[in-house]
Amino acid sequence: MIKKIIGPFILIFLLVLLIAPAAFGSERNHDNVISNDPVQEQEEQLLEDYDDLSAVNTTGQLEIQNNQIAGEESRASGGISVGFEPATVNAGEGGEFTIGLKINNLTSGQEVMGFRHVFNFNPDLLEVVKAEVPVTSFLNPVLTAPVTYNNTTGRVELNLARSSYVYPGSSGVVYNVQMKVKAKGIATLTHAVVDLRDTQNHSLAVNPINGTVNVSSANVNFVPSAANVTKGGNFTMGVEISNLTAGQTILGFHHVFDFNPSLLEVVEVEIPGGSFFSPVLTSFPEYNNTTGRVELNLARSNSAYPGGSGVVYNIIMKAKAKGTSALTHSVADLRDAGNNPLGVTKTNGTVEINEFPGDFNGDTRIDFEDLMIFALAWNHKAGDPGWSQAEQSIPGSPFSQCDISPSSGTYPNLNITPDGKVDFEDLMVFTLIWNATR
Ligand SMILES: [Ca+2]
Ligand SMILES: [Ca+2]
Repeated sequence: MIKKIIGPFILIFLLVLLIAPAAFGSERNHDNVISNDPVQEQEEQLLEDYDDLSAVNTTGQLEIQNNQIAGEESRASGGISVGFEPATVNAGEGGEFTIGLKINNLTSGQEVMGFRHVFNFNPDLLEVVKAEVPVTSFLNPVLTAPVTYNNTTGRVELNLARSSYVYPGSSGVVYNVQMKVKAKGIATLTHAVVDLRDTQNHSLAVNPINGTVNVSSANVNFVPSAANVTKGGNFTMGVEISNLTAGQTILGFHHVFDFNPSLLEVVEVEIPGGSFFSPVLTSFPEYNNTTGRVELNLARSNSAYPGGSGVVYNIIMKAKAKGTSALTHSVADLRDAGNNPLGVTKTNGTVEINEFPGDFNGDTRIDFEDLMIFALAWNHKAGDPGWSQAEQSIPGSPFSQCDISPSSGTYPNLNITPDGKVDFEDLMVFTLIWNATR
């Protein structure tokens, strides 16, 4: 039976031996084999030699021959696969990561003599920093294992021989590649050669599973990034994801940020109808106005690419006191379709709270007391005594607080740009405020 299968290759062997006799090692004296008679004896000798040679061949000619044999005789080991560990890498632009080349599901007891592996990557997106077979390699004991790479063509190559062929176990990482991210995008790590040899130098059937590197430059930020609001008023902040890599799938988002609870309080957290992460499966918005924390846990009902950027959720807040509060991201965890976290850059926000315009005595009401203070400031201008500093001897000072025009926007979110005088324009703005609070 074996002879029947191997028989057709005897001629190939003869050809190879004639073309490259030196490649087989002098101790085997193949010239003698070829000169022998009769043919039957020759074939038997070649069969014996095949077993010996197959264990030590290192030449291209033999590799081709053995691949041909392997093609017809490959062992039915359908469960073996070779892939990357992790299968998907999420990295930020300019970052580095290490990925392992892993053999999985090796048949129990399967001895392994060597492994040749080549994979390709996109050299525009990635470059290899280092490639090595660790001392803990799955294919230990390693006799020799050069790993080479080419960052111009985008290729990594391993040629590994073992010093004994013992069963290495079911699964493990053979070698590691440290890579650097050059540009954002999605890079596929594609197996070009997967050649795992048993002790008979036969290639085992192996299922190659490609790897993926998602280079994310996702950013989480607030909209607006710096809010200018009025004490006592409500305002809305959006939490935005931007710069998402084209095609990047998103399964969910966990976000936590902190604010100053003495200056701000949350009125409501809402997922708008057109949320960037629609379709939303479920979301759990929470907030705590004592500790000053907002937390959102959101899951999508599918993980399709949501687009490059958009607002995920809004926070309606109230400005309680004058001052500036930072909005500080403590968690921004974006997950892709495989539940792998993406690299996310966190950009904090600020909220500046100004006094209630028109509330000159700071009691949060606009009333007759404020009108009287305005009357005291009437027609004063920058440089007058009591303009910029409150002075006990000057009633109504500082008069500058009544300089509330020119202004833009709508009460209570007025953007005031004082012009250094309190005149009819300021009276008109005070009247607008008066009427708006009635
Ligand atoms: Ca008042
Ligand atoms: Ca003015």
